Amino acid sequence: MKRFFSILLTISLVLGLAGCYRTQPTEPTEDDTFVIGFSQVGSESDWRIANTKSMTETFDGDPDYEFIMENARQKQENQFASVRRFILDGVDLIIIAPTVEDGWLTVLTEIHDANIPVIIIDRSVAVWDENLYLANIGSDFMSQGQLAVQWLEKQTFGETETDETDPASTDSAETTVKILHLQGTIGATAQIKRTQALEEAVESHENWEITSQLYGDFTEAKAYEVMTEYLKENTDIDVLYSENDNMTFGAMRALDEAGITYGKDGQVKIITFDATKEALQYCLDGKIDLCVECNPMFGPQVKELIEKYRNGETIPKHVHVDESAYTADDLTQEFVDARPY
Ligand code: GYE
Repeated sequence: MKRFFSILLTISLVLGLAGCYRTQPTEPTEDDTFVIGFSQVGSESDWRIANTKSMTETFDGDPDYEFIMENARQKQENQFASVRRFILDGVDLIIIAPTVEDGWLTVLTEIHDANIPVIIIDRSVAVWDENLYLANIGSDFMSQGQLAVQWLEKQTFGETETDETDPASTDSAETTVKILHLQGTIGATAQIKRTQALEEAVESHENWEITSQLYGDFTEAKAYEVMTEYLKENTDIDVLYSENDNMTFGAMRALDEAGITYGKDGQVKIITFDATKEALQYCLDGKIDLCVECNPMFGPQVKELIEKYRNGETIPKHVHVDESAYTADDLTQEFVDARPY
């Protein structure tokens, strides 16, 4: 008996260390329970934590489902290991939130050969054979980036600078807009598309300039570190284009410490992605200028797709969640308080 308990303890410790989560750990699995294995990216941001919550809560407590989640801690090789464990376990369906787009062909082929359906959520995978997965549900990251640059266009339109050496001169050139770009995990769809939208806009605006691209890996700690270092030598920044809220929070801390103002009455305009409750509050308070929404609460939509699939209905290959962008003018305290993430 003692040995039995110590084995149990060892198993639960091992599962805990592997970042494994099961909805009904003590219930015996009934034959008709639909078992889902979910490989989640990590817990790098508030967005991710909200997404994990939405996914687990959707399947929690539903006796039709057993939901096994493994946290990859932002490493693709951990995702490969999880997926291979799911295949060996003989799960009924696999959900992958891929860390990066590349490198999935082998593992997706293995899942396909095992006859297990796959749903890709949040970011995408770069495989041209779309038969390797049932559906891809998540954000339209390109549209998000475009919302951001369109807003910036309106802010900077028509700003000019006159030739200071000749006050009588009527010639004027548009003021240079110096953009500091904080990037998320390189190779993740959210990074690729948000970056692409900015780079394309810079190409088509002669007076826009990306002064530097800093790597923040979607985390607050990394962004704080790189921003602190950067600001020691460079302070001439008009716009911060930050690819997620947590990096923005880290950057704001670094700006505060460097004595650089930002937001509505400050030197640096801040554009951020995700629009979490905390970021919206900063926006309402005039500290962040634009929050582009990225909605993580799509667990119920994923379940709906799975139910359709189980009923033999056809499901769309690509599903985008609804999103918009907010400035302080669009917000009220009630709206911010009611934000679910
Ligand atoms: O913007 C960021 C997260 O892929 C949409 O990843 C997701 C991004 C999100 O860590 O906060």
